Amino acid sequence: MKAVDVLIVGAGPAGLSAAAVTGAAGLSTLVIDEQAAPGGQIWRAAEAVGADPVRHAALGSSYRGAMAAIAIARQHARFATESEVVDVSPDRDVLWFDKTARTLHQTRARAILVATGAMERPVPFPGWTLPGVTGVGALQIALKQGGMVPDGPVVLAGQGPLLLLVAQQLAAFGVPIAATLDVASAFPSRTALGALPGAIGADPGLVAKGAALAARRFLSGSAYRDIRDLEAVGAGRIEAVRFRAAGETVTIPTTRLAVHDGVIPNTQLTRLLGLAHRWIDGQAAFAPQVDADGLSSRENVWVAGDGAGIGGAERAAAQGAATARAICRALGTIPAAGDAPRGTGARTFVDRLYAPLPVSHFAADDTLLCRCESVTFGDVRRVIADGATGPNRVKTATRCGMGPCQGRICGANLTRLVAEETGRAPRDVGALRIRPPLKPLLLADYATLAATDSA
Ligand SMILES: Cc1cc2nc3c(=O)[nH]c(=O)nc-3n(C[C@H](O)[C@@H](O)[C@H](O)COP(=O)(O)OP(=O)(O)OC[C@H]3O[C@@H](n4cnc5c(N)ncnc54)[C@H](O)[C@@H]3O)c2cc1C
Repeated sequence: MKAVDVLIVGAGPAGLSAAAVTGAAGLSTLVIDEQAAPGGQIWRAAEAVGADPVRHAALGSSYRGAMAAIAIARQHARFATESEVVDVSPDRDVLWFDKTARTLHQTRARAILVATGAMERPVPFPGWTLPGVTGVGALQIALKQGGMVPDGPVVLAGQGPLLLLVAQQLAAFGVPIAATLDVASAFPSRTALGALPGAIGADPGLVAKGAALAARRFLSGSAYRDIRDLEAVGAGRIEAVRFRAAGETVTIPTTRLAVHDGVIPNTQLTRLLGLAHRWIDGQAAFAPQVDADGLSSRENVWVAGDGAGIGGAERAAAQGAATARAICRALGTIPAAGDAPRGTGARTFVDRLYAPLPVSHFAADDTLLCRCESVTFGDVRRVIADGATGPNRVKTATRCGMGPCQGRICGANLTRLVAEETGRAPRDVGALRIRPPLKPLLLADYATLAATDSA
């Protein structure tokens, strides 16, 4: 078995800045990421975007600092891209799969840094599994990854800063936006306004950017507010979106609907590792419990970036570097000096302004909750009424969360639905247990381990 001092999962801003610190301090550092290149979500395909004038003109402002961060990390660490971590033992033996070579590898690490970032919160509603319906983040991934532009006007629905940003990016690619369906009313809540002065004080640039993007959407002339009863309709693929606004039912023909309700920490790996988690009310999601240095409930397993609680890219980078310095000290090495981790900036305001929708805001009883196993909200409600008390009991009774995605898409919503139905707090309801492998593998892939291990 191969061995490294530090194994970092995730090559986004957090993982990159951490790799630069541990590598420069002389610790052997391996960074594993399932994407084809380092950069994470915000800097996805950075090198390719930089080399493509069209993509660079439309997306470039999000990539500030990307090339330098990637170059510095590359100097100090080894990278395994197109590679996914599929299992980790309590002794920090990490099993990872190289998707290009189709080979499985095992590496023992003295310390593991989980920097697996965020994922879009899945939003279930009638018709959400029809082809042509995606998350807003998924549309952005297509733009960043390959400059793939939707082939017709797009309807955007939901809320959040990423929705506003992607609207601007689509417009920069020349994609018409047929309508924006905002779930919020025109006026921010009092609790959101209460957090505004703090946000302006902490990050005036971010607040100004958000306000400009929101104003631009509002002035675009095709914005609906406070929408209800969202539905995608069509035979075989989406043909129209239907919803209620200002007491009227509105139908807009479209072949593309992208929906968004914020992002949540990606906790598949931290839960597979059996780390203690906490429930973050403002983000309606679990995140691993870490101390001020990023140390989790397990010895020499650390977490940084959006995977430890949503805080944005700049904070992720600062947290990655600070956590890496703590890892160096824990492994007996003296790191270069650096800044203390940043505060939460404008996050409280953002969380309150875009307070997550209740899980069944749009969903009817026959709406799918688990897409892999075709389990509906009604199926889950029935087994809860029959006595299932938690997500794992629901899983046993319905197969919800048992499909190839391992509960990645339905898990967070299942916790919230059980909480809603039983009147308990999500933190008491708990989450699905995660089983390896995190991503589907063939038995033949497992068989490659013997060869790679002895190589
Ligand atoms: C779809 C999406 C789009 C976003 N777009 C923007 C944007 O345009 N602007 C912005 O400011 N913020 C954006 N965000 C928020 C954003 O992710 C950040 O705040 C920032 O990138 C967080 O940095 P990070 O290092 O914590 O994680 P990330 O940048 O998310 O990096 C995590 C990395 O971990 C890898 N990973 C996860 N699990 C595994 C595994 N098992 N094996 C191997 N690799 C793994 C992922 O491939 C990813 O590259 C987006 C979030 C999402 C979900």
